[in-house]
Amino acid sequence: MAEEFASIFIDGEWRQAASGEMFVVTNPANRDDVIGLFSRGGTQDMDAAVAAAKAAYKGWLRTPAPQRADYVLRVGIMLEQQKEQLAQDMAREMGKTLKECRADVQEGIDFAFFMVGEGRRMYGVTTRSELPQKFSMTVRHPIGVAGLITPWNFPIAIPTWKLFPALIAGCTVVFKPAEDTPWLAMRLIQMFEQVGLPKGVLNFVTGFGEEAGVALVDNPDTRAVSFTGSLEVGRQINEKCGRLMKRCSLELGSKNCLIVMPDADLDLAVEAGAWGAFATSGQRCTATSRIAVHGSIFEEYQERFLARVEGMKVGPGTAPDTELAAVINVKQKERILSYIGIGQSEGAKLLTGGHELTDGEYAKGNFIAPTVFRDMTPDMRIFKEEIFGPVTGFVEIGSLDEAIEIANGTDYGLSCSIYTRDITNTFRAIEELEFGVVYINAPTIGAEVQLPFGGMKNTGNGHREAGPVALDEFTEWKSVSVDYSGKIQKAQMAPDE
Ligand code: UN1
Repeated sequence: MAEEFASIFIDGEWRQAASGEMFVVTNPANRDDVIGLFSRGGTQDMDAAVAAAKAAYKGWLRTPAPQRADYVLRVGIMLEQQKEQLAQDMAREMGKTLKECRADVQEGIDFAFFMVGEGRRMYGVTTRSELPQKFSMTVRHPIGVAGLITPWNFPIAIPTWKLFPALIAGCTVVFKPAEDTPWLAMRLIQMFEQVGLPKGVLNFVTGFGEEAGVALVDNPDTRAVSFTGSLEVGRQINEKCGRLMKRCSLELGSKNCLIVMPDADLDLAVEAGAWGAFATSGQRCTATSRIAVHGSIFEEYQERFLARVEGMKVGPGTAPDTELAAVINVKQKERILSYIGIGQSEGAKLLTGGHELTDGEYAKGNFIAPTVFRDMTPDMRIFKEEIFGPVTGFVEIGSLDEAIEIANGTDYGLSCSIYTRDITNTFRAIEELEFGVVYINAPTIGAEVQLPFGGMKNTGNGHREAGPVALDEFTEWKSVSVDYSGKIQKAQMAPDE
């Protein structure tokens, strides 16, 4: 019998959905391995969660920021202590390799320790007034109830990018994790419960986007929404938040590019491409889904890249030698396979992969062979649209200008990388690439938490997560002036006016 989790946490109590309904979560590498049944939250649950967060807001606002950050510190320490167990469980629930699961938890630990100091800093500015005996400063003010909606590809790291700054800023929270990874998200909530976070400050509703997610965004008392996921859903949320005048920060898809110039260290550039394209089975918003290689080294790069990719061990994330793990669910598998078909019908040439793996050890999982195309052109859908699977493609380029044009030639702009040893190429790329994250001689994946993370164009709406700007998503600036002159002083006017 599968374990049944009362996975909704409202006002400090774990409970089932008001409807009593549940949904099942299974291991992407083995459908027979049931992780458990989780509560299928709907509007009623979400409204109760938002009401609890609203009620807890005043008390949390009055809690000094260093104390708020202290809860995050203690959760960071627990994440560190439980890292291995969380990683093992994540490999079962989400499917990626154990090494990547450990790194996912580590990213959460790093971010906890990075953010905790913000509780004591949270700096504003002091400034001068044009009037005598008047003092001016800026202070951060929490937006209110924050609704956080996270994807399944980083079940610990991405929730921490939103939860930690929201809580430290003084927002109370309602968090809805992706329906594929409620188990790991639940563990994070249990840690906050164990460190004694006051009731109602953090509420948690598991369920589906169209039900619980929509109810969270629609609730008038949710004042800020932070969402990581697809462009399609991000657009809907952005439209709603625009109308309802809510703060909305979006981290959406991308179509990241690796540029390889003739002076690149080819060994490194091959490894960067393979790691960037196939880590997490390509299910990262930073994944290398286009590789633009200079004509003078194109055939050599392609040959070496294919040798590397064809030797990749495909298997369950829980097996230590696996390099390419299962994709998250059957629906995503079908979507990725359909994109492979689209690429072929558009005229791109399939070099390797292009099919699912269904025999023997793969029979019960969602496995796709690592897939590489060539002759990809900017008008093709596989060039422009995010596939979010183990699929990448080559484009041949003749110059740096062309490489930059190719890289910038989609509506997205999260991560781009260039391999070159030329200083002019390097700085021209830094200046002209329209991406929020740019790497020189490093893969497109692997962002570190002390840097702002986010993209240009359709990848988002101008906000950044993590880094020194992490609090911006969840705070307003308040400009405060104190007049101690004992007079009514009029700004912009002469004293006798
Ligand atoms: C994501 O795929 O949504 O830079 C986030 C990286 C990771 C984060 C990816 N640190 O690849």
